Parts: sequence; C-alpha cells; structure tokens
Amino acid sequence: MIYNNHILLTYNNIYRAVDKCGRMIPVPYNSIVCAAAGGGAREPLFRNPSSSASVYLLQFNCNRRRINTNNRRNNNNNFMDSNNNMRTESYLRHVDSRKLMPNGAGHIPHLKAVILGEALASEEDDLVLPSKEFSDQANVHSPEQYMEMYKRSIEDPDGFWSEIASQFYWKQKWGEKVCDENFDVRDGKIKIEWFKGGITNVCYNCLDRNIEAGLGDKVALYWEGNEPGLDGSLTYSQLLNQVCQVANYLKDIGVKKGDAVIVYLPMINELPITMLACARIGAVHSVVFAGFSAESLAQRITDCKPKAVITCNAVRRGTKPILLKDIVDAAINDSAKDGVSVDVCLVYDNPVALKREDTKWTQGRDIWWQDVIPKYPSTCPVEWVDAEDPLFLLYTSGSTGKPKGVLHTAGGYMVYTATTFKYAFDYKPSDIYWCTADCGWITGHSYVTYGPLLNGATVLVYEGVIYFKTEIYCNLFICMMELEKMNPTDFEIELISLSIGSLVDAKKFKAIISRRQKLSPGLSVIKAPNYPDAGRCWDIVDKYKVSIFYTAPTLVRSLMRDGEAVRYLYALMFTVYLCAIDLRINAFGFWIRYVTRYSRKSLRVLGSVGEPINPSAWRWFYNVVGDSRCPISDTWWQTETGGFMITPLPGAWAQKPGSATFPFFGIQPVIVDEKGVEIDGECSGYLCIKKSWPGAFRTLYGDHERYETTYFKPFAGYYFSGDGCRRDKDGYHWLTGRVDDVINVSGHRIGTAEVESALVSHPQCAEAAVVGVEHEVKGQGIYAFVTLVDSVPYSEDLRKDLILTVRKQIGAFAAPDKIHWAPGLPKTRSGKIMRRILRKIASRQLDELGDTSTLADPNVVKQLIEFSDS
Ligand code: 6R9
Repeated sequence: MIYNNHILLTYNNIYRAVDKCGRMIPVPYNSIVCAAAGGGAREPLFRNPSSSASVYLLQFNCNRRRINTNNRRNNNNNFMDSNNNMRTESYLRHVDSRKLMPNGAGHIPHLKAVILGEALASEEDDLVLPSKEFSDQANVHSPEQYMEMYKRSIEDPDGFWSEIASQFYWKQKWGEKVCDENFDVRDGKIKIEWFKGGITNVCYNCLDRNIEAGLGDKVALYWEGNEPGLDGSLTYSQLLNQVCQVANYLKDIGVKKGDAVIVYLPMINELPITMLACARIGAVHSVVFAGFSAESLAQRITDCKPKAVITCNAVRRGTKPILLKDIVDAAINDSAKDGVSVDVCLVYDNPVALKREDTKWTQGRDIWWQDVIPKYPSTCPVEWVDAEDPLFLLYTSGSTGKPKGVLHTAGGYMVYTATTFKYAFDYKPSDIYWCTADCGWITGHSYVTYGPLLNGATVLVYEGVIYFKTEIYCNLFICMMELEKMNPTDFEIELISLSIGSLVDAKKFKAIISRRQKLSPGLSVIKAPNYPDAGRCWDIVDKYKVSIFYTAPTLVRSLMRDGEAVRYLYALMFTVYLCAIDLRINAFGFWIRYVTRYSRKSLRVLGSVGEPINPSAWRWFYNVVGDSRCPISDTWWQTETGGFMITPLPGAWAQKPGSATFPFFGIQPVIVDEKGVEIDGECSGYLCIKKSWPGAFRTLYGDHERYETTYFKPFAGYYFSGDGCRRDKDGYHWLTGRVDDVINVSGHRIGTAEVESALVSHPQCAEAAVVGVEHEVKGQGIYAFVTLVDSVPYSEDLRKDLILTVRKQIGAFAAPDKIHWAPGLPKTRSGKIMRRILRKIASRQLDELGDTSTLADPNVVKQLIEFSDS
C-alpha cells in the first residue's frame, strides 16, 4: 500500500491520501495511492478490475520542507538573549513556527510516519487537514489570512476590535481609549477596561438589532425536551416578547440596574430568556448550575445577595424527577441564617416533572412564573449601560473552599463572544447550532446564549443531560440477571443505574428498581442521561439538521465506551442468557451503531471544550461522528476568559488530534517556567496570557485582592491560567491540565479544597486530602484520602455516608470515585500535605514516589500503600 513517499494514511479503516496542495482527500477502501514527482490527480489513474483497487497519483514537494526546517532553526537561534535564555521580543512568536509551514501544511515527515492506528505516528506529527471545499467557503480560509488578521489584532488591537465593535449597536460610542489596562501588579492595581464610555445593551444587540435587520421570523431557539416528542421553538420576535415580559416583571418587583438575580433553572428556554431579561434591565444575573446542592446555592446567595431567585419546581433527568424547588427552599433557609434574606422566588411550573399541588410553597415569597409573567407587556424599554457595567456573575471553583464570583462586563464580553463564535465555528447564517453545555456553566453563557444570538444564529437548547457515565459493566450483567436474587446494596444499584443508561430495554429493570426504591426511599437511581438511548444526540442532530455541534470530551468518550458495552453485552447475552433476557433489539448492533444508524449529514463543524480531548477520542469524534468530513474546533478557554483563547479556525489550517492549535485574534499566550521566564519554541510550562482581551473578566466579585493574588501575582506581568501547556515544534499548543488544586471532572471544575471541606464536615472524618486521577470517561476522577477520628472503624456504610455528604454539600458530580482509608497523611515537617505523593499512590505509580525522606513520618506512605486495596 505504501509507495514512494508513503502518502497513504489509514486509520480505523478510513483511508485518506494527501493531494498536491497538502489536503486530505478520501480514498475508497482497497485503493492504492502512489506519489509522483510531477502531476497530481484526484481521479483514479486506473482501476484494477480484479481487486477493485484504484490507483491515485499525487504529488508533493519534499525539498520545500527541508528549507522550512532550516528556517525554523535559524529563527530559534534568534530567540536566544544574551543570557542564553530562549526569548524573543517578537509578538508573533506564538505563531512563528506556524507561518513557516507551507500553505495547506504539507507536513512531509508526518506522511512518512504513518499508517495511523497501526504503527502510530507521534501525535505531534499527525496532521488532519480541512478539505478544499471547506477551506474555500470558510470565514478564514488559509494560514496567510489568519496571520494577516492576527498580526493586525496584535499590532493594532484598538483598530482591530473597534472595527468589529462598530458592527454592534452603541447608543453612544466609547471614549478616547478602546482599551485601558494595567496588567502588571508591580505597577499598581490590576485594571482592564474595553470600550469604556460606550453605551450599549447586550440584550438589545442579541434581539432588537437582529430583528431590525430582518431576522424577526428566524428561529432563535429550538427547544428539545428530555422526553422525546416534547419540543418547541421561538423566533427572534417571539423571544424578544418573552424576554420583555420577564424584564417588566423584574422591574415591577424592584430589580434595578446593578442588582443581582440568582437563576437556578434547568435547560429550558426560560433560562436564556431570564438571562436576557436581566441584561435588558441592567441587572446582573448569576446562574447556578441546577446540579449544585442547597449548600452550594446558599453560599452563592449569601455572597451576591440577590433581589430574587428564579427557579423551577422540578425537572426530569432521564426518568427521575429532581425537586429543584426543595433545594432552593433549603438554600434560602440557610442563607437567612447568615442574614441574607430572599424576598421573591419566582417558580416555573414544570408539570412534566411535578404537579403544582405537590410543590412545597412559601406564601408571600413564592410566585408561579405562569401566573404572573404572561400578564406583563411584551415590550420593555432597554436600560442602556456602560460597556464596563457588569453583565453577569458566575461562580467558579478555585483552590480554596470558597467559590469565586467571576465578573464579566457588558461591552467587551459582547464583542468577544460574538467574534470568537463566528470564527471558531466558521458560522454561516444558515447554520443550526447545538451546544450541549448547560447555561449553569460559562460555555452555556458564551456559546449557548450570547455568542450565537449576537450573530443572529439558530440555537438548539436541549433539556436532557447528555453526559453519562458508563461505569461498571459487570454490574450491568449482575443487574440484568440476578438483581432480585442477589439483593445488591443501594450503592451497587446506583452504579448499575448509572451504567445502564438505556442500553437495554429497561422495563424490567425499572420495575425492580422501583420496588427497591419503595424499600429504601432515599435511594437515588436512574440518571439515565442520553435518554432514552445512547443515540439520542444523533437523533436530535438529524431532527433539527444541526450543522455545528459543540460538546465536551467526556461525552465523546462515554459514547465510545458505550459502544464497547453494547459489544460486551451482545457477546454475553448470546453465550449465556439469551432466552432469559428481554433485550431491546437495537442493542444487538455493532458498536458504533448508536451513531451510524443516524445520517448526521447536516453536520459541518464539531467542537470540543472543557478539558483536553485525548487523541483517540478526537479521532473517534472526527471519523465516526463527523464521517471524516467535519473539522473539530478544540477550544481552550475558561470562565475567566469569557471566550475562546486558543482554538482552531476550522478552514484555516491543519489540526493535530488533541491540540487546541493556535491563539485567537488578539490573544498572546506565553509559556513560562517556574520563575516566570517566558520560554520560546518547543517547550512546556505554565500557560499565561500577555495583555488583556475584550472578553477578560474584570474582577472577582467583592474580592479584587483575591483576583490579583490568584491570577496576576503568580507571574507578574501576565494573567496566569492555572493550566499547564506544551508547545510543539510546529507551534501547536497542547493543554496538559490544571497545575493548581483544581480537578476537572467531565469538564466541570471542582476545587480539591471544596471536596475536602465537605468531607471533614462529617463528624467522623478527621482529615481529608483529595487529588485528581486519570479517568477513562470523565477525564479526571476524584480520589479522596480520608483519616477518621480516633477509634472509628472503617466501614462500607461510613464510606457511603462520606460520599453522600459530598453529594449533599456540593452536588452529585463532585462525589469522590474512591475513598482511600488513610491512617495518616504524608506531610512535610511544616505540616503541608505532599499531594505529589498522594497523586502517585492514587494512580498506582508506586515506583515513582520520589524522595519521601523529607516527610515528618515517612512510614505513612507505606501504610497508605497497604491500605490501597482495602
Ligand atoms: C470553558 C470551560 C476551564 C478549565 C481550563 C482547562 C480546561 C477547557 C479545554 C480545557 C484543554 C480544552 N479546559 N477547555 N483543557 N483543552 N479545549 O471549560 O471553562 O469551567 O472555567 O474550565 O477547563 O483546564 O483551565 P471552565
């Protein structure tokens, strides 16, 4: 199969060849591809009738690459300063090596290296190129066009961003300065201001402006319910009407510009509607993910002292109703103890999940949404705000127990989310866009609500949970066969229900579970996301003809694994219990049938966010979900950054599976060493950003000092992201995960300190240390070392109780995957816990424990290892 310059690429039986422009072309199975020094063709040169193989002739130029490599070396030499440190003053160093690559990125060494999937080339050398058709129609279609725009964005940020900002509506243009910043703690207080003095309104720009431009009848929001068949849609005009009604109501109850409103809603249209209504009247929304516990919600209420809390009586997750209003009640009670009272609680009535009459009610405080909102006028004047007035607060985990209120302001955030959305997803007005994130996280703010609506896009809002954690498949087997006979513990049932999703026709299973639930009413079972089955995503994609699909690696990985489970189940059923089981027919499929039985033809661009996407998940997403047609935008960014920072521009350059590639316009990422010295060229270190960008957060609510200490003091002169990063020889960025005490579970940020403080609140827990461990599906899992108070014995019940405590205090997503009994914790003589050692023990890298002699009691490590398997 391999001729001359080895240009046939195969992966998972999907064959690609590279044409003379360096672009991938699909080659039918059983083809032979050969390279030649002259001429090239996309049509087969000849077909071999006996083997059905075709021969393609392609061409590329090897010499050019050699010249490029030399260029890069020379350039690197220029990076050396007088102290022999790798430095450069050139602002283009972030993309330096990129520009040396030929157009279309004909990366020859890569071509020599592959047969992918068999003898795997180094990930670094694995280039996946956009098709010519895609690049030709893309908003940014070549590395040159990107370079030109990037250069301008860095050399003349004021000009670059004010040109873009002018496309929005400003009641009054901004003042003299487009950007005013102090990014260096050594020069005084950190300050970031963009478009200050400009008067605008983000809601007006999302809705009124688009309606005036003729989009009134375009669908703004499609809504797909958790229950198949439950759906709806709102045009831009209808959305504006509803937003105005809520805005009028909020004004009526006394919510004014600058007041906070807490929103604790599931993914129903009322969530973006409420966010936009707040923006319309200048109120500051703080959306709390409706998976957070009462304690976490109370903490946020106490911090921002909202004028109102907006919630919903209940929501269905899979088949299970979650009583959100009960959680809000408990939170309001809690915050009242801290002296913060909530006068109004607006409750959306969701009869699919809970009857009105079954909802607990506090007269005088609680009001049904449906009883009041429709009575308000559907027009509402806009409250014009300064670009630097706050738009929203979003709490995020930090390395201490107290969550941080990340504050974003109106003008810069508006301009930045709109621009990043347009370019990173190559947005076109005909697109149907679906982001699976919940509005409780930043992705739902920037890329479900504001970014797409500012572009006049059609957005799909999906109520269901599509992340699912397929944990323990042998339990699935047990559950199917023997559940009643074996009388499993509640915890086992919970695991089973997590695993089972709806791989099997769960009728019988559910009957058993409900019997069990009657026996133990507290039992929480059946999360069953991807309800009713693992193909739901693609069913939705086909139903709405979704063209841009943006999700998290955790979903991609779980779908990959789900397939394997089906295969496992399939074999098991046939060999052992075929007749005994009532299995749904479609479980007997090939392992990717949950994807491939749907067309997915409408898909054009895929996106990934929340955590590093491992190359194999990337390839599966690309090859199976995207049929090897759709570029993937692996977008690196944070709650704090407001929008994408490092991201592919899908039509512009070749991607490397697992790399977020290059910086967005106006972003100068730098990699620094421990001393804060910038490193150039190929390197790894701490990822920082030089200079501000319009979407940057302006402060931590009520705690500017913590803002400076956390983000600007670790490396003076830079914003410190908290992430590690590697830059490869071609200038591609590879995010390596958090370097601080934050764990990223299924794309959700959880501070180790938050989990620890929940654990030690248990009366029998003396001390706890939490670390992240690699997890096949969730990216990272939570591993807790727990020391009990004297004389309390270890027990299974206590273990469950500790997990329950964390679920109650933070939320189910923060529950530890493993509790490791720890008679003692490894501490330095000054009492600092050596997490490095705990991480190694947790990941069973026992031969890499390193020097333990500095510990106050080195024996602790031996004990911990002994307890590993207990
Ligand atoms: C948008 C969001 C931020 C942290 C961030 C990093 C991780 C996000 C990533 C990624 C690698 C990507 N992260 N996107 N890591 N590749 N494409 O998730 O915000 O919840 O604040 O989390 O998530 O570690 O520091 P947030």
